[in-house]
Amino acid sequence: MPPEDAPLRTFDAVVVGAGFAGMYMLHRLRSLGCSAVVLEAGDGVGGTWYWNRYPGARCDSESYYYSYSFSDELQQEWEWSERYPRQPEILRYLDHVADRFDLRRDIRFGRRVTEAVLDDGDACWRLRTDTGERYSARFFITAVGCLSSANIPQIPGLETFGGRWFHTATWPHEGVDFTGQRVGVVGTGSTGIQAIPVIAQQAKHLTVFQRTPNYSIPARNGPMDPAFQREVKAGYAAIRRAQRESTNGHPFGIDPRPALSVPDDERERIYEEAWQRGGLRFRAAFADLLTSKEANDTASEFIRAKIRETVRDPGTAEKLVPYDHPFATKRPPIDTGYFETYNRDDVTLVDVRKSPIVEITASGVRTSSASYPLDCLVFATGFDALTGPLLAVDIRGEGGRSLRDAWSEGPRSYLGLQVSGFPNMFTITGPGSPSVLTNMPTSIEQHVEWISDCIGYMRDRGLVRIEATEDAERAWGAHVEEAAHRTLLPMASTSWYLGANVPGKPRVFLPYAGGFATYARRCAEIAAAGYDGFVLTPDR
Ligand code: NA7
Repeated sequence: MPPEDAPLRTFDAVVVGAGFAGMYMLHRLRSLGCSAVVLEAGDGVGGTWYWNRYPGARCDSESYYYSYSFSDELQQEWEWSERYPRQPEILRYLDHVADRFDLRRDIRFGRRVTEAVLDDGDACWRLRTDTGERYSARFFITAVGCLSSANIPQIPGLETFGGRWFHTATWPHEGVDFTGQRVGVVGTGSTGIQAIPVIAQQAKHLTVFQRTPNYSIPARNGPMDPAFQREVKAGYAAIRRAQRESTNGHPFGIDPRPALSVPDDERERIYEEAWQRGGLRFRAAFADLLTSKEANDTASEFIRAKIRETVRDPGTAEKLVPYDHPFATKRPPIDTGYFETYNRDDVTLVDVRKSPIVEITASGVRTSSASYPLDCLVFATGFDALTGPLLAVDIRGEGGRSLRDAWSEGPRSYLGLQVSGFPNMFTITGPGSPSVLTNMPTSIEQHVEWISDCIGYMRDRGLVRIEATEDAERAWGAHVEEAAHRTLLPMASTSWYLGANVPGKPRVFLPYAGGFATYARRCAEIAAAGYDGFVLTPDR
């Protein structure tokens, strides 16, 4: 059927993406009595957890709080099996949520939204999918994820490679058997650090191509203790409150002491305890690890010493020791046996900062100093974070202006929720919101609730159009920038927080670093003040 002849399906709201965000958005829209549809590219729910099926894929937040809080019945009935949930378990959880809340009947799978165009006369959006369908809705809500647009490096010769290659975020559903294979992994971010120990166990030989050595903290994963699970369930109200009142959406506080306020041996003891406990909580050991370079140096040095202690070959250990950014200024990975993996005889570490990859040939990878024959190549090279998934859709707002054009010098937004010139479009965990600096479900729930409250407010008052003002957007952008510069985060010059991992991407600090609780309070105040900084208008 020619595209123009496809029937126009009309709803109050169209949500793009059926991961954590899109599913909850649908649930909330339904409870408002809105008609809504979710358009999802995958064949199932789960978003990030639908696509990222690489070996070792696991969440770095702990299972009991990397979950929805909106339904006490749900959190009481679901049983997590491990301290950190594996990808299949999270996907089972999200499938369960989809069934439990009967979400699937309003989700259209296997449709990728290619275009969203504002019809300003009607204050509504018209969307198209790659299947040729057309949708129309007053509200266009993106739930596309922050890390969903794979970054595949443009390395000359990739098309000539005779073996198989994969990006970790588009992993074959049937899995990959590396038995007897010479495997290369490019990338040592959180993903590479999870995948490398698992692939090493199966492959005949593993070569890791590392550009930036990374700090990593042991996860200390293990089976969920039934007594702990019972304690969590009994204490969920307090746990969820702690998450909402936190800086990062985790239920633990940050130690209020500055690192240098305690004697050296006491500080070492605290780091050692945090190291033994494992996980992202390490960065909460002292109040100022992300604001004082001197404080951070003590944590960075502690981890460097651990790497040197763990890795037997001193040359390999030195290559693994991070040197160009302070701890946690790039997303800190957590691992299970990562540094230990380099003690295996069948694992080779290649420093591609020193000897860059020159090309991929039919038989493997060639760097400026050697060739590495490979049967399989895995790109754990991350994502075009935050803006990538939004700019992948041709979004056109007022006067036909494209989002790509509006964001040519980096994203602009008000609260990471709306873009001026794009009325009635809401971006769940968009750039300029805390998003990737937090436990994602916490940020997602806060955004979804704010958006649905806003839609309810508009409906109750006969308002049909909401748009962030340019002034509010400008002031928020300046605040996002200033919040980042109050921390050490911008010091990591190769960080994807800054867009630095994608060639040509504007260098703008993307997430809001002012803290989750502060941010959520600001959003609530703005709503309570009648959506200060937004213009709301009734039907013309
Ligand atoms: P990341 O954190 O962006 O890591 C990607 C890794 O790939 C990182 O080590 C990069 O080195 C490396 N990389 C990227 N491009 C290249 C090229 N061209 N050559 C060599 N090495 C390259 O992505 P992840 O998937 O690990 O993690 C993303 C998030 O997912 C994570 O933070 C969690 O929130 C879940 P670089 O550091 O840029 O030098």
